[in-house]
Amino acid sequence: MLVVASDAHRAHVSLEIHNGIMSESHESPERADGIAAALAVAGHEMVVPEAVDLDLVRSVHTTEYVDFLSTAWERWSERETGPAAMSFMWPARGFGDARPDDLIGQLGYHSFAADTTIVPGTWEAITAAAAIATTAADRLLDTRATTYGLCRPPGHHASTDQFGGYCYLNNAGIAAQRLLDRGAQRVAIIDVDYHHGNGTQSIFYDRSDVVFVSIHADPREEFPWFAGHADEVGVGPGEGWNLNVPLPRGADRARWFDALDTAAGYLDRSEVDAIVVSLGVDAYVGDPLGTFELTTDDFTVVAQRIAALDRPTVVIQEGGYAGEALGVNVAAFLAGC
Ligand code: SP5
Ligand code: ZN
Repeated sequence: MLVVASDAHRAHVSLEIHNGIMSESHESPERADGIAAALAVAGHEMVVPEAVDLDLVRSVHTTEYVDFLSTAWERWSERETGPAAMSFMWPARGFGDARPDDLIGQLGYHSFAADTTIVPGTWEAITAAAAIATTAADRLLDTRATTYGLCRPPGHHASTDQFGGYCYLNNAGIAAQRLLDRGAQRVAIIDVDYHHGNGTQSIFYDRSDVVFVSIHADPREEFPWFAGHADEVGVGPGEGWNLNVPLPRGADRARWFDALDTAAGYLDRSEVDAIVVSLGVDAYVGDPLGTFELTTDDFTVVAQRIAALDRPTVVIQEGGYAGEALGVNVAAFLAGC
């Protein structure tokens, strides 16, 4: 399978507040390097992406947000000495939604979680990841064969104008928009990451041309806490085009595969002409951030179930934090495509 990847992610070494301590992010450069190494061993063809299409990025995210991301580190470093730009306050319930003029306030306005910071290499990495998603979509349309975009950082928590959950630009959303721009009538995004893809859901919540389907840990018990409930079905023209299948923490393999049947059946009825897979492998039994129990071999079966839907498919990397097993699990998935 064609794998689109880049080394540009390496300069993005972010921090997160974890258990009350500012630490190196779980979302590390070793993740993408480990996946690339495993896919090379498996014999996949690797290519670098074309240059990023910022007009495409701005059709998924607001111009104000893209401009903010492109300048945030420079603005931070001119006035602060801290190693990572982040806010310490967000517009929680009861506050207004006016955008502050000051950088610190804007960092709060444009983010939603204390697990994600902006560091010197962030802009280079996130534009490379967006370019990877775009090129993976383009190569799919050129060849009709499934492609894989090794995006890092991931994207599914990023909304039109907010970063968080280790995500800044919504790579899967960008891939879906590219497929639409090149002629698809309706695209499905199926998100199998352990966490709900709140950003992807919100970007397409009022649209019927992108169907969003997600299997994830119930937000009553897990990050991102405030989105991913089963009663979130879309609004306006998007009503009925969003399906969440939340599972309790610790749900076993049988329950997870039942959820996949539900998601796949819904997708098959949705008359989509292409599929984007948001491939988080943090539903793995050994993942430090997850509580689900999928095995390495299960990821092959997941891919086979999605491949049976028989639509042109692009696979975009999301989460997965299980060290050496991460690359093995991604390779297992691609083996089933
Ligand atoms: C793309 C993706 O998978 N993002 C996930 C972001 C989760 N960030 C918050 C992590 C909180 C970890 N607390 C769990 C500790 C388990 N011992
Ligand atoms: Zn995740």
